Amino acid sequence: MEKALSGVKILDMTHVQSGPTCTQLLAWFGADVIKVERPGVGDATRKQLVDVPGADSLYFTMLNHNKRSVTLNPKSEKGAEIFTKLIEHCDVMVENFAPGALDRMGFSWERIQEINPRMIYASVKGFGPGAYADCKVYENVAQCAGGSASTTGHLGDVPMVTAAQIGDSGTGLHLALGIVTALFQRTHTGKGQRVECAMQDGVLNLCRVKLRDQQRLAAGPLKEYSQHGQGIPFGEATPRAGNDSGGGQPGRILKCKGWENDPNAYTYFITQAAVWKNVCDVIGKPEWKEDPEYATPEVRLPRLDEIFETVEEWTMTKDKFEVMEICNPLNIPVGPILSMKEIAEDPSLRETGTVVEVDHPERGKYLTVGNPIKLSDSPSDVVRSPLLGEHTEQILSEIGLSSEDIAAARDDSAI
Ligand code: CAO
Repeated sequence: MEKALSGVKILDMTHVQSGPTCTQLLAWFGADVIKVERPGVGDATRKQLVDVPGADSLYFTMLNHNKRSVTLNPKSEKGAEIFTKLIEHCDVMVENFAPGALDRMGFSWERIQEINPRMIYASVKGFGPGAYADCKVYENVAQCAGGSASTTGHLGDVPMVTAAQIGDSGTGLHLALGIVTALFQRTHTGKGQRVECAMQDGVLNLCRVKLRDQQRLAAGPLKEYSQHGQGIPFGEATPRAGNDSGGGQPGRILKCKGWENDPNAYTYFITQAAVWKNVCDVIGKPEWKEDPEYATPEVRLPRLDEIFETVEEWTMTKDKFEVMEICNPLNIPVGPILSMKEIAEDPSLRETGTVVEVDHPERGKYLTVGNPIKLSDSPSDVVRSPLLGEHTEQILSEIGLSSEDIAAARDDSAI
């Protein structure tokens, strides 16, 4: 079956996580992703957090499926010639080097447009134009600068970063959308364009409810925050709200049976207004249904601590899956806290291709996350990541280069 992006050729100058996430998604949709790597060295993550000596790390393999790898040093004279040919050949170039790296290689946006006016040139940087434009940025810096860390964690405790890679993978996702949008526009205009995503902007986009709350503070306390019911005054900025739900439906993480020994024996429990009566029945408080002190969302807000303590007395009598089995038929939104071990072993995630086992010649079998975006007419198969330079000969022959050029592309003596 033809894939959605069959025929689209991507010149992939990405490394580490944000850029590779983007090009991996495009590869899953069928684009031909040509990963250009430094001869003899490659993407630094190949040899970071190594678990199988001598083999590419999981860090690299899990972010670079379905791509082909070519080694090339565009800083050498011959390398620049070959790189120019690749720019002529491709539709999209993606990079996430530190600011200015591509210009220093001699391939500014202006130069790229001269070589190929149809080229879509997509970049991830830490910050957009301004005081910090020249900074190198990693995930946690972006989380801190994008408003996530100041609003994550517990009130009165230090700011907290989140395990979800919203700065890297989140920005990679944003960039992928920018690229396919530019490809669509090119079908009308025939022209390429520049696509830029700053990690700070990507994180802020994912934290927009917290900027919403910043503005709501002007109208008074944020009543759905636990701190309101606890009588703690609000300051000038959106505070950290622990595990409070981010929306208008109060929720908390509550202990379940076995919590004393199992760090993940918890459930998320939402006391959604629409099913309040069902919540009262389940937790053995039918009298709360009509009691004017508990019957409406507004009167419950200052009592959330007491309400969730009562719900927790019930959840502690059930394991997290029993809570789900009892609450789901009653439309009460709950979710078990799943460990990575449980996720890795979950048969339904294997069936949908969200968790996939891949075989690799150097490291054997490993698990990865497949494409979370499912297209009915463009299913994604996960193909192992390429070895360093595995496709140099194949790719350079395809664009008509000689064996002398291929040997030059492999030459790591100048690195
Ligand atoms: N051949 C020869 N040289 C190559 C090459 C190749 N195929 N590919 C890359 N290089 C060179 C670049 O030209 C650059 O050299 P110069 O600095 O001398 O111009 C160098 O390798 C890459 O530099 P870098 O500064 O990008 O790499 P770093 O490891 O020092 O920094 C990072 C990494 C991620 C902090 C930085 O790239 C960055 O800020 N990127 C933008 C933001 C981003 O994407 N961050 C998320 C990373 S994922 O956590």
